[in-house]
Amino acid sequence: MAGYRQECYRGGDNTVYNQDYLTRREWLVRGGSAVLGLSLLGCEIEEQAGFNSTEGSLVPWASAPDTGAVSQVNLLEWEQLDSWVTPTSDLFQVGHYNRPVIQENEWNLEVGGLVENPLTFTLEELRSRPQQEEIFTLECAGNRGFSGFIGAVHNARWTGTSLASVLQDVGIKDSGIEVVFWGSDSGEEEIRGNKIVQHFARSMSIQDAMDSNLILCYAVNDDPLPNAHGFPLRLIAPGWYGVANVKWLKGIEIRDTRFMGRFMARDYVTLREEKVGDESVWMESSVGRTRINSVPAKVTLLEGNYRVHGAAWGSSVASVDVSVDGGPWRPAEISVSQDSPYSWTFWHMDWDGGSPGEHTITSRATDAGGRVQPATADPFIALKKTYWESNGQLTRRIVTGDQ
Ligand SMILES: Nc1nc2c(c(=O)[nH]1)N[C@H]1C(S)=C(S)[C@@H](COP(=O)(O)O)O[C@H]1N2
Ligand SMILES: [Mo]
Repeated sequence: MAGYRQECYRGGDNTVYNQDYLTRREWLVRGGSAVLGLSLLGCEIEEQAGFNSTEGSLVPWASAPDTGAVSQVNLLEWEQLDSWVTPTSDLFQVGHYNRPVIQENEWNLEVGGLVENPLTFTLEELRSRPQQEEIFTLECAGNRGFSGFIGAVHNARWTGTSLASVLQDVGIKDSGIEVVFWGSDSGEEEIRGNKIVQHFARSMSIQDAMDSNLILCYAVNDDPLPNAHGFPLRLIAPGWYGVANVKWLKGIEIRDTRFMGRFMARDYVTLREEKVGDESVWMESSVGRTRINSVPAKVTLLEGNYRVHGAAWGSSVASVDVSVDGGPWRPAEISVSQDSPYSWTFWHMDWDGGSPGEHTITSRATDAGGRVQPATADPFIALKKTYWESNGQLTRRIVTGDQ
């Protein structure tokens, strides 16, 4: 299991639990009976044959995605998936501008704009504030949007300090409506004939930014952030697509207008046709909160039995169904539960392999609000003209009977 959560412990109440899994905060905050649930989860992860490739042999997909064009971003290889928490070296990376290498002692975070009490923080000062941890499945909004780009997703354990508490300390003025997160990376843009150099930036409403799950993050999987993932500080916004999770954060600014930077208002904008009676309404929306998603990750074969393994994320996952050859949906079993609505689940479904030959396998997740992952033919996906937010059902092909 890729060096994660090796040891289980047996508690006085005979419950087997995995102490490694439970961080200090989880012990303190969740406490009591909740620990039981967590401890079972910890061991489930360890025991789940689900993603352990030594359990049975891997049956390769008949059509491997061509990742040639995008391989430089360290995409997740679904068939290799064997760890619920993605090891740091396996995290995919996306950067739109340069990738700054920042020295800790030459860096600080400025929090200002329409605030009563502008503050500047060193990394040490942020580290000395109360710690908060989030296990979060971060997916690039472009994931699944074009051929070969299906592994831009990771589930890591992020540590930092509460954004809301920092915003409280600076005191947002009544006139403030928008929180802009500025990255240190920059690039040249041409806007209506003007060539300018611009920093990466994203924004949120104050209400969204005050969500208690958002953290100013300085560690991943208990290590300092690697340069590629935003050292020394990034925003971690559980429940939001990757683009909102600004890396190499250098400033947080409160403003009194909506912010319309490239990554809010020009790029990462979804264009979708909506039919209202006979009329087409073209809806443009800024990529924001994640949508329910799932993929079949791999198929294993053990003593003549096939098992389809997959992951689901993007919302609170209520159930996952699998269809073989476009036939009836069959419920999958959850192998590893979510830690929160923001982490992924692993699921599996046993299958006899059908008649020898080629078959298709499609997965479909449903969230706690009853939202169903749409089919690719669903107008919600089919009438979308841009590649972001492509959470349509994924169908993969496999050949059985010749192993
Ligand atoms: N400063 C900065 N932050 C950024 C980006 C960027 O280009 N610059 N890319 C965003 C996008 S589009 C994604 S998908 C995630 C990827 O995070 P990762 O590289 O840690 O996997 O970072 C986001 N944060
Ligand atoms: Mo992204």
